[in-house]
Amino acid sequence: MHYAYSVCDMCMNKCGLIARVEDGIVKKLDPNPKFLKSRGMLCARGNAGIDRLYDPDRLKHPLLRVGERGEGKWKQISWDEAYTLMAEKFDEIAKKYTRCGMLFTPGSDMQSTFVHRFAEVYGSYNVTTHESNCLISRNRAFLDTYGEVPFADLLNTNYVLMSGSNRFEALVTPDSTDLMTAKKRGCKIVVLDPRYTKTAALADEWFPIRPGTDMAFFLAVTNVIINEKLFDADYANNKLFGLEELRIHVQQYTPEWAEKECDIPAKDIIRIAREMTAAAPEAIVYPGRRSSDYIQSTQIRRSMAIVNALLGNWDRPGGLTATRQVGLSAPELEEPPFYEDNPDDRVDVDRAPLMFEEEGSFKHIRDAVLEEKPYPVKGWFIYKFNPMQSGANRQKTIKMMEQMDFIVNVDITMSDTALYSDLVLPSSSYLERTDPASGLQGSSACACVVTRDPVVKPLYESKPVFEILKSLSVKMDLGEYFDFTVEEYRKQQLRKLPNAEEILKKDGVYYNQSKLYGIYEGKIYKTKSKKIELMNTRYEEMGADPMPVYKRPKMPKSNEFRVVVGRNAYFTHGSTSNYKHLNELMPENMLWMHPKAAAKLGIKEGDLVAVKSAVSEVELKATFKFGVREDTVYMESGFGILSKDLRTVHGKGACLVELLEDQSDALTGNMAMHETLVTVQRKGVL
Ligand SMILES: Nc1nc2c(c(=O)[nH]1)N[C@H]1C(S)=C(S)[C@@H](COP(=O)(O)OP(=O)(O)OC[C@H]3O[C@@H](n4cnc5c(=O)[nH]c(N)nc54)[C@H](O)[C@@H]3O)O[C@H]1N2
Ligand SMILES: Nc1nc2c(c(=O)[nH]1)N[C@H]1C(S)=C(S)[C@@H](COP(=O)(O)OP(=O)(O)OC[C@H]3O[C@@H](n4cnc5c(=O)[nH]c(N)nc54)[C@H](O)[C@@H]3O)O[C@H]1N2
Ligand code: SF4
Ligand SMILES: [Mo]
Repeated sequence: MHYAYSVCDMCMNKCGLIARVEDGIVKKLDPNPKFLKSRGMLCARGNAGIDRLYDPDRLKHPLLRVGERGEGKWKQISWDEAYTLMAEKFDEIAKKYTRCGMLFTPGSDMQSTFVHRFAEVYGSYNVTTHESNCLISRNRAFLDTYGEVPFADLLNTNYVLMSGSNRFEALVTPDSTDLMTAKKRGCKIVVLDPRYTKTAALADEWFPIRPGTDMAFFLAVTNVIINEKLFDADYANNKLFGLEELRIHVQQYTPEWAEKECDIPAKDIIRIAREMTAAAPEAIVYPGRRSSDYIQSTQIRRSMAIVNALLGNWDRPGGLTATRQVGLSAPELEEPPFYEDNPDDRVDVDRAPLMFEEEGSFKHIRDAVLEEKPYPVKGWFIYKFNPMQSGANRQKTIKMMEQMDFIVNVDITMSDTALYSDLVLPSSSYLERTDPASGLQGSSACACVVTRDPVVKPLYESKPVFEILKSLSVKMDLGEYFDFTVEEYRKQQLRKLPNAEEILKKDGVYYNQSKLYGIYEGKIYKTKSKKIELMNTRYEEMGADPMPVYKRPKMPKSNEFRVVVGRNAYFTHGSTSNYKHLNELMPENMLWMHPKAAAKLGIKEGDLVAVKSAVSEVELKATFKFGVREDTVYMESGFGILSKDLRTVHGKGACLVELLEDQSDALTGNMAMHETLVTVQRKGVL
């Protein structure tokens, strides 16, 4: 028996772990007590990590599609055949459509950097990540207010207003544990959520806000703070830009007006504004994480950032903190080749004015592929990304895939996206591979480096994506650009950190005791005005609102509901519902309804219902066991799976993204997944 350090990959948090290995088999995963970011915790999914390794439904060999797309008929081929085929097809696509005719989608992973590397070496700048289905509008909003994306110092704060986030179920480390610790210390927690989540249940106050109206609430809070002069005037003079303009702007947004919009009493809005400012600067409007929700998401999150600015909590204990220095170095790699015949821009260019260039937008890329505008994209390299379960409007994703000449998918199971691919390659899991180093830069818990070495040997014929891309580059005469090993790459990353390799071996984590607060003391903010921007003139110049302007979202009619997205603590998106230790916690998803709304429709607990949106229809059972507003419905993600090879979960529940319309945030192209209105009908009722 021996113990080995690693880092969990059951979600993006990278919690430190220690694996117990007996006779070459991983028997148990435990938290690494020296790993502060997760505060010595490994969650339910982290504990079930063994399922990812020993899942009976794991992909075992390279598979080539022999039936129709999605039919699930495959032929096992050798790795060499797979590389030869990929090289041929990638060359063919380059010749026919230019190299930008290939799309690359690296998922959230420490090896994704190699997919980015391969894309630049091959010559395509059409790369998009999961982030445009996740948090880019939040990032944009805070970046364009503070000059960077902050972390929340929940451990040391005294007041948290959490809106559009669910930290006790959607686990983010250290925030989830820190919020609990702060609560025990007496920190007040106020939650705005149309659902009665676990976070709402543990909060001091819960307001079932009308979904889509958060901006009204925050503009009214701003109105109270400014009109009652509840902010620190010296701080505002020195650090904030556009206060007078903001004062004039928010006069229209009174608490009484906001009450009608967001369904939260004016007296509570006023009280919360007073309480928060009294607790400031140890008070936080939690910035949230996933903001793939509304057409206005960037501006909604800007209104949250602005309240934080007025609380004066930036770069201070118990407030929003800046990115800490970790000290990893970028490896020196061969300059990639330049391809003259490539188009000038990405295929999703000009579809959203404030898109992040490195990430683009999945929603817009998919539209561009379907329209073949401004040029055709016919090849797709997918790594650890499952838009058939995570991209709104599944039928559009199917059409996109049907329109492609060649799709390679590196996954660990036959996901629904793999099912529609041409060549499916078995990936090794996080417990089987050597990974590059990764820096974790936020919060009081960490400025640290983690990495992975194999805990056990790769099972079956699985391979890490690095090895796949390296072998492919050799086949394509691009081998010189991948002329390194992961170990060498990592050595270069760690070159400026004294004894990092030894410390990582000894402790499973390397800390850099860098500054946590006051990083900006005496320094200039990275914004245009060099201050925290209540008003953003860059937005104004490009025709966007320089300060958030409330626009009422499309509201459900009396027979309609808004469907919202969220999580529970034991699944990760669409990628864990097939694992037996987790699936037994929830074998199928159900439609959360308010009992009054259900009664009006004659629906009883457990009845099968048809849920219909503008783009599709699904069927699942209804439940009233959980709290949700009367005008809102909810269902978990990760069900209604098409792939018969995911045997535990196949045939259970319904697929959320089948139902969701693919709207997007106007500024960033972030998918907007809460803009869908649905009708619900008991099955068998006309
Ligand atoms: N319905 C719905 N859609 C959503 C969300 C939601 O909550 N519900 N959330 C949104 C958010 S916030 C995000 S971040 C995105 C996430 O969306 P995705 O990035 O698509 O994430 P996952 O669903 O986790 O899918 C990742 C894929 O990686 C595979 N995988 C797991 N481990 C490995 C491995 O070691 N190697 C390889 N090669 N593959 C592996 C899984 O089998 C799965 O197919 O989804 C967004 N879309
Ligand atoms: N267990 C678990 N933990 C995870 C993940 C996971 O899949 N499983 N995924 C990780 C990832 S990638 C991410 S991005 C984060 C996401 O974590 P969060 O940013 O916390 O996002 P969600 O869990 O989607 O929570 C959004 C909440 O907003 C509520 N809501 C919906 N509409 C509105 C509205 O209009 N106003 C307000 N105020 N609330 C609204 C929803 O009901 C939901 O509870 O979680 C991370 N942690
Ligand atoms: S939060 Fe849970 S699933 Fe995510 S990395 Fe940490 S232990 Fe793993
Ligand atoms: Mo996410």
